[in-house]
Amino acid sequence: MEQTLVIIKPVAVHRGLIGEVITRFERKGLFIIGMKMMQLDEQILREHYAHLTSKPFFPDLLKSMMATPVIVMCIEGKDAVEVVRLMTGATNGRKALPGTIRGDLSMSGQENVVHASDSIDNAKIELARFFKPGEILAYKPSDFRFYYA
Ligand code: YYY
Ligand code: MG
Repeated sequence: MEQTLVIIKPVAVHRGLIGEVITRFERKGLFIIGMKMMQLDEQILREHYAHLTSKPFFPDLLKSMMATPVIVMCIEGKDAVEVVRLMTGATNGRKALPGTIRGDLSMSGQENVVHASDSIDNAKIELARFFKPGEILAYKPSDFRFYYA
């Protein structure tokens, strides 16, 4: 089992898409084992998007990610990192395939509804960045055998 970080971005909070995003992960057979609302600040975003700080769009990205509080989720499941990235779709909403979250819900390169960790190593780093010890809660559904056979 893997764990990965999803952030429901301010655009989705603005647009009333929080439930839509959560529902997709639940229906897929992934488990939310940590979830909270938080206001991001420049310090955490400079760490989280360290690979992008020199890009011309970085100031806009900062503003966009601080526009409202976000929802951060720890999502658990078999191959969760890859499955969640597949469900998220390509970065640009106009290029993301229909059926993906971004492909179905975004027409923007920046306002693309969700963040999802891009590797197992980064998922561990990002979960430690956004969740304190004790905020991720392990549990198993009672009919777990139906999920990953
Ligand atoms: O992992 P993913 O979110 O698909 O893309 P990244 O390359 O890590 O970029 C993070 C974030 O930055 C992206 O979700 C939107 C924004 N962004 C942008 O506004 N313009 C770009 N040309 C590239 C990325
Ligand atoms: Mg990324």
